[in-house]
Amino acid sequence: MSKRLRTTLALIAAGAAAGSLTLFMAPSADAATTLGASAAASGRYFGTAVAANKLSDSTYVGILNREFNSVTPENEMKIDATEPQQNQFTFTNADRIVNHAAAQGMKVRGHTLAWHSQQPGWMQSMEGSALRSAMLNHVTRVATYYKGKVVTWDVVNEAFADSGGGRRDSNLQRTGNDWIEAAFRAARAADPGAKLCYNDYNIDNWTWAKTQAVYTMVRDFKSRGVPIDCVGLQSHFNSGSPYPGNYRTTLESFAALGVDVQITELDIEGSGQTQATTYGNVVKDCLAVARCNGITVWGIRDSDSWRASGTPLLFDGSGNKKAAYTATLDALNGGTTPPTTPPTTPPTTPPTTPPTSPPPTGTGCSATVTLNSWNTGFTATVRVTAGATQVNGWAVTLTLPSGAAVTNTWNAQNTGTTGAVRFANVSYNGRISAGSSTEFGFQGTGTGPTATPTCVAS
Ligand code: 9MR
Repeated sequence: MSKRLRTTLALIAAGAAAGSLTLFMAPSADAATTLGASAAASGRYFGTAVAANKLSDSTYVGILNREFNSVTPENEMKIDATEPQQNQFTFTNADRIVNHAAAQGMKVRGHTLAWHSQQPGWMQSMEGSALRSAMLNHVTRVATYYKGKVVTWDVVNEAFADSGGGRRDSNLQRTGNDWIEAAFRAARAADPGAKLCYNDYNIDNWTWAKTQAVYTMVRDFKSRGVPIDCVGLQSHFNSGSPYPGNYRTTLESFAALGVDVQITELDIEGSGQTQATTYGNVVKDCLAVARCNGITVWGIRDSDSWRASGTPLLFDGSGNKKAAYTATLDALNGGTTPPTTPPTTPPTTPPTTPPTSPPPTGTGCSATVTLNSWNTGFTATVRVTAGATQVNGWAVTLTLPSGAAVTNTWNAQNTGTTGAVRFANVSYNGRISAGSSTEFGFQGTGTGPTATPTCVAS
């Protein structure tokens, strides 16, 4: 079968399974052969940071236009760039990137409206209510200028301390703990159509205090109606801050709060197959989470990186595709989205991970639980597998130890939150063909379930 026909069939299958074709881009001849087209096949974007002064480099622009369908200005929308003197706004360099993106049909992620770093001199020396007003004025003016052009804003960047789970001290923080929500409200008022993100680094490992602190803030914002639509995980990985095995749990957990998650500044120091494997794992984790709707790498060639010596990107200094590129593209093509629908392209190789449970023999269904626990809570991922005949509906019962309670559930509907909790399929994942499986998850306080779950099929 030709690649094009295979891609077309896969897209139709994915669309049929989702009940609608509207989520998916029309198949094109280059679907699945570039990062952007492959991501678009599952309704996602694949972007890169762009520097305005490189838009005259033909190798750079060639790769940009071929591979990516989203851009983030690397420095040109920061506060020092857009408001170098108070109330004097300059958008020349940012506009070069925005105009290039518009001409190429790329999305723009705006980065960033409020940050302790890269403040212009006049702002660095401000404090208190004058700074609060200046910050809100900046958010309003920049978001208004780019209304309709910036799809997603990093409204606030890096507001949490590296350790301890508290806020980072800064002149903005000293204006009052509510400065973050004030910035989000101003951004929403200025551009009600833009998606608004909180963006940070070292919030990839679910067990880290910083991750938990951001999670708690987002949960609080959602519960109080503060306008927030997404969490950006910068995901700068290196030996000191490696890709964590629980990254998918982190993505799932943020998403379960009712926000999108985006990988906003991905780079992975290293080389060869090790680096490639990690890139593939990051992409697979994103594809496994329906609300992980886009990935941005922080530059195009290794030589464009802020950490060039760590060769952390997908193209070498000459613009050649690295092993990391191939692993990323393969993962984009082999992933599933949403997690309960079949893969968008047929896998060309057998799965590399061994099945976690023995092949099904009887009728009915079975369930296995994977737990990710920390001091005060846990996330459970439950895999439901059909036996030798198709299942049209299912219910899994799990018994929680005393003191534990379910706080939120995705891809299932729970009855009860403590003791024996029943999780039934939702509309889109009741049917499981013989031998296949689906996943749902939930998060809870206390200790996770230890007893084997029961599964009843209908
Ligand atoms: O890549 C950016 C680099 O060119 C700048 O010199 C630097 C200045 O702060 O910012 C870099 O981008 C940062 C981003 O804005 C926020 N997260 C960390 C990124 C890497 O430092």
